[in-house]
Amino acid sequence: MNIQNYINGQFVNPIHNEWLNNYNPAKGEVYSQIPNSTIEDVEMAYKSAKSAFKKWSLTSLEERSRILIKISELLEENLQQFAEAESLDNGKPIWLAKAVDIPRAASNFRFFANAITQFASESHESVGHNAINYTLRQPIGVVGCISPWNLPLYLFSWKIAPAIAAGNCVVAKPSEVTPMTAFLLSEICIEAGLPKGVLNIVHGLGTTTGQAIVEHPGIKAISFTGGTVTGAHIAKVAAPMFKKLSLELGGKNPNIIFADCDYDDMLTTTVRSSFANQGQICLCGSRIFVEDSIYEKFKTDFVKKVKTLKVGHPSATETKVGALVSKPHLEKVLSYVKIAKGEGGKVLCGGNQLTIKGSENGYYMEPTIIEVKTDECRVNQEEIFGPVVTIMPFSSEEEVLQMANKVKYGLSATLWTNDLKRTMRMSNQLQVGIVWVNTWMMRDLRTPFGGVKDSGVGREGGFEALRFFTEPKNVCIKY
Ligand code: TXE
Repeated sequence: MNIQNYINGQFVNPIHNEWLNNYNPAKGEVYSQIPNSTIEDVEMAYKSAKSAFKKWSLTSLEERSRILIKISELLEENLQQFAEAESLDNGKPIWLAKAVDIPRAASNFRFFANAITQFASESHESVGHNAINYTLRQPIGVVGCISPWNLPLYLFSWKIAPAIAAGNCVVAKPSEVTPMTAFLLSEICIEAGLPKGVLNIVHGLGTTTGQAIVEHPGIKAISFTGGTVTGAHIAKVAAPMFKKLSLELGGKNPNIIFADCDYDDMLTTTVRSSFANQGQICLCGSRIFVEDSIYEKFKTDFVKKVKTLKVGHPSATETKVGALVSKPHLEKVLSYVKIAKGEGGKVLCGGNQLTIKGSENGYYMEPTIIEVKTDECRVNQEEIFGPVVTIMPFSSEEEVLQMANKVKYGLSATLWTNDLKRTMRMSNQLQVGIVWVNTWMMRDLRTPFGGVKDSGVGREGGFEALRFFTEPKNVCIKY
């Protein structure tokens, strides 16, 4: 099936009729073509968004909300089709897309449909001056949303739902590696009655299509999720144009395990936080630090459990770990196993590419645990973004805190302990945007989401997202 751009409420081919191959990572085969859009396609999408803006920005909150809820319902009705498409495009197990990706995408639309009806602005009475100030929260205009391949529809909708809810019109680009569910979403938007031009989806490469969105002088805000290097580049391009920026970038998150934790719960969740989605989640706990008194026990139990994880074709129900997203990405992840060995790391399990019968050309890899000697080695410092975690012991709270913070990233951290005072102390001092205590990736969509340091700037989620997608304007009235 060929994917088309969705511009001005219609499906269109790229202006230059150039196409890119889209791969099925489970088989390593091309299965569709996507537009290789250029600056001209982006211009067309921008013009469509711009002409829709005035009317959409004046559309009542109830009406915007009603349409977003309809989109959410249609996603739920088409859960199976979307889950299969996401799995085919990305390599993740179908059951995972069905349990997490698509339901959460539907929740994103529902959440922001409701949130916009509760979004209020402030007023300040200037007592003694006979004046009152009130703040308008006005939509920005045309905004750009650029999303990655690891949680394709989930992260795409996480941006476009608040952007549209707040009254903006959008030029969006999903990752060229996983464009299918964004394409299917366009069909749903038409069915839900989203006015034409409110959402425009342009497919293509980051360096051309994505770059054209970021460079476009009329696109006043960019919400981006992806790699840190790309994020830094986007910031550089956007800064001289004073664009509003929200950047959600990489992570190298510590998973800190104290001896007083609920052990079984911790072990089960740690397997998940290490290898869910083939380890391709920016929130995965890829650096595991274990208090030395339980280190040997943990090591034995963790390795035993991880060895039982079934790697296989994404459509098999028993598959726990599917295919990695692309060949270059698999090669990158495998290269880190080599790097680990070179710097004295010990591979406790996994480490190899896997061949799956019937899918011999797919991008499979064994879940891998590397015991590292020092937290300063490259595998412990650089984002690998695959089924690879490091483990090492620690002896005190101070020591582990220092190691946890000694990376350039600062997205999330997980703490396993039942000591309340320690929880408070450490949560205060961890240099991250999100701390999970005795759990992982539990999400409440009202909470601020994002990181510090090289993990990005700005926050998504809840009213933070609605604030990002609006400009505050103060009105001062003297009476
Ligand atoms: O992401 P890119 P890549 C990390 C992970 C991964 C690394 C690189 O470590 O190995 O980043 O992944 C678009 N202007 N994460 O190269 O390139 C691109 O088309 C505008 C973490 O695949 O950052 C895609 O739509 N857009 C992460 C999106 O940016 C550009 C999730 C993300 O792709 C662009 C993914 C440009 N110049 C990878 N260049 C997370 N935070 O969850 C690329 N793009």
